[in-house]
Amino acid sequence: MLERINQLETQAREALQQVKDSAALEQFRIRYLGAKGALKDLMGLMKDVPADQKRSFGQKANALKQALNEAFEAAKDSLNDSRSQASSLKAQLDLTEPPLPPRLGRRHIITQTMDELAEVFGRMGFDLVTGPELEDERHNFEALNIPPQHPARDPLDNYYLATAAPGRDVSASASSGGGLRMLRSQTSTVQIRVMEKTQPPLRVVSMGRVYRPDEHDATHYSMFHQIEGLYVDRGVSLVDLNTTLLQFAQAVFGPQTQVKLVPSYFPFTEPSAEMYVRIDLGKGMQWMELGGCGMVDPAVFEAVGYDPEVWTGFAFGLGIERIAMRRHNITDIRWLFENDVRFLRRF
Ligand code: FA5
Repeated sequence: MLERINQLETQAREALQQVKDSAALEQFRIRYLGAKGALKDLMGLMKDVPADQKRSFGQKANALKQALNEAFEAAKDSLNDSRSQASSLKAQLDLTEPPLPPRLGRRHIITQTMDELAEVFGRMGFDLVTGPELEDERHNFEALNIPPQHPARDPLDNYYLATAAPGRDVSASASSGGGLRMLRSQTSTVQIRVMEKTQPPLRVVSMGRVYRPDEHDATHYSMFHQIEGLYVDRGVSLVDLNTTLLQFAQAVFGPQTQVKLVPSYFPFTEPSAEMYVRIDLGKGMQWMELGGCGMVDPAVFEAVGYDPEVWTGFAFGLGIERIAMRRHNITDIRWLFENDVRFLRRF
């Protein structure tokens, strides 16, 4: 007899698990808990239970009745909950509401600046050329008149490749001109690559990444971008250089922008200068350095096989981050590379 109670419990719980809606729940109630239901039938068996088992049969049957009633109430509650959730979702969902405009990505501010520079120099007749970021010492130093003992070649100031660390004999692995392999530290490498392949006259700009183990601060990063310009022809003078840089600065920073060239030194130009622009940085007008420039040194022409008696030229190399920062009033170069979309979306 006690076994009948266990069987009924198993059967009822399985039936309740199948219940998915209120109609099925009502069927369950009628079948198991109703006036003519299975529990009532069970109680009706009491009269046939032997006297010594009546007490425990009664206790177990009552416990089952209570457990099934509780399970029924719980199932009813959970059906009500999911029904009210569904109906409140339905109330919130307005299929006629116009959707939010999709948020499109945009070009990074450095890419935008490079596109603008390509256009400005394109209008002045400069062709766009590219060169590799992985370089050798000939293109990064030697042909640029930077001899082996020059401090600019210090391993601490350059990213040499680990497979070609200074001090090791890698002459066998050096290619396309020789020397150790390194990440280029300046885009002046492209001057050499272009002149090796092209006969003058030529007028080119090249933009891309360069690498230096500089400590990161508001104006320095270990990877940054430069724009390199090179103009070679007969009778090119400092006036041409000055005019080109002035036109570039006025196109990018506004027509009132002033430019000055301050004497400086680069091994690959003679004379050499630093280029400054006078712009308002929020604290009044100030002179700000953008990069280096000068007349191509005859030693560089000789290194690429140009006759320095015939050809003259100017070159310049400017920091693109500096240009972008001044143009958009960005005070910390690191924001350009943290790539926080809240910052990038502003431009
Ligand atoms: C050069 O790299 C020369 N190749 C420029 C040149 C080309 C001179 C052609 C003459 C003829 P310099 O090391 O000064 O020069 O770097 C040029 C510019 O790059 C700097 O003025 C600055 O704007 C930018 N720059 C340099 N180091 C960093 C850095 N760590 N982070 C961001 N920008 C930098």
